[in-house]
Amino acid sequence: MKACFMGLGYIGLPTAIIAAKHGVRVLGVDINPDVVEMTNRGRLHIVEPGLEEMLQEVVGSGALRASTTPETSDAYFMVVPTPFKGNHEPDISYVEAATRAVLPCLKEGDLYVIESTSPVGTTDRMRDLIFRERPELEGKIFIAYCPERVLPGNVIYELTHNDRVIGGIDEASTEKAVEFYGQFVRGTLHRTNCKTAEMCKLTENSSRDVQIAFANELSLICDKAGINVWELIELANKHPRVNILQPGCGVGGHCIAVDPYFITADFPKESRLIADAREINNYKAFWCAERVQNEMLRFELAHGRKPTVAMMGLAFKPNIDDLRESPAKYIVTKVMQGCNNADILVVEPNVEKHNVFKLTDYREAYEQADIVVMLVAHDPFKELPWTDKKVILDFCGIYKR
Ligand code: SAJ
Repeated sequence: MKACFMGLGYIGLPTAIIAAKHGVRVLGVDINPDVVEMTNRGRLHIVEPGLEEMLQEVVGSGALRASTTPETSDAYFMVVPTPFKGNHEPDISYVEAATRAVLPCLKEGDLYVIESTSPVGTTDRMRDLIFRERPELEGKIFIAYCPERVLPGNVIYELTHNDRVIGGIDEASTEKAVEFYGQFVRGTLHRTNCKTAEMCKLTENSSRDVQIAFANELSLICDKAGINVWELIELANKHPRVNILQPGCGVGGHCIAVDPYFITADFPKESRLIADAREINNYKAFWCAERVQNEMLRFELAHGRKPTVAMMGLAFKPNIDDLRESPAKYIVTKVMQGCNNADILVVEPNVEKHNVFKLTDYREAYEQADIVVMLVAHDPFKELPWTDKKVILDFCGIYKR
């Protein structure tokens, strides 16, 4: 069986490699010729432990090949980005473009699957597009939606072990997709319809955003109440059925901070809690930046000089090098804009250099700083001792104080 993966990014490439490793002949398609060239050379353009060896194996054996254009296959997978536009409206133009690209290749009996996180109804819209352009295929091909849940950094394990939700436009489509994924997924394959599968992905990430918003709201309340929010959450979680997540400096990444808008854009009146959670998590980053600026002013008034400030962390979550949609990056930028020539030391141990920020070693920055701002709970920061000799703003629970 030959499978064509449209999109060789964080999800498409690992999935294509794992399918190839399990006996599927795979054509990986990407619009970026550099990605295609690197993939055919057995070189990864993404960071994912253990994946490059697997890529070299499947490219070497001929099980996987990359190209900028699709070719006739038996199954087609849309694994392209679904960003949102300025007004938080979902943008499915990449899914539509990938679908149009495979239209001429589709034949009776083929399987077409969307994996990209999409607003509810996208699979139905692509079905309508396919049958409008290829009416002879109506009822003759299988169409389904199957979202992924992998955590970057653990993709190989999760792609083969996580359960998956598979929703077809009809039962035959669901079964056809189950048959394909069953070749390499050890987790349980849960059958449903395509709209439920689309909403399931959005629900998973929106639920997490709401849970994080609850923790962030608690942190604002406790700051005003003079309560240690880390201790409070630890105690509340002693309850057998309470599991409050951790406050942070905001919510970043291109998943949790994005997917809820796919629901609020389509259900604005009904999705109030989901919309408020987004507001709270966005506001938390603004609130942190303000706290830093206030402390800098307070220091200058007390000491008659501008402080040296260490901004600890730029990544969107602990122990990764991904700065996309990072609240920490937003806070550092806002603080730097607001302060004329105070000495701001920027730290990100997971990145060698940055084209905007001059990076300082985390130990040096800590030593030199009058004010230490813990933004991202990277493991190395946990070795830096708490001291009363510095002003320490801990937004991510390094010291739990
Ligand atoms: N965060 C907190 N407090 C917490 C947990 C997370 O502030 O207690 C912040 C993180 O710092 C980060 C953001 O939230 O800025 C998102 O972090 P995350 O741990 O949710 O990581 P993601 O976005 O890489 O992965 C999520 C996962 N979804 C769920 O856990 C429901 C992952 O399984 C999905 O595959 C992924 O989104 C995705 O691609 O949708």
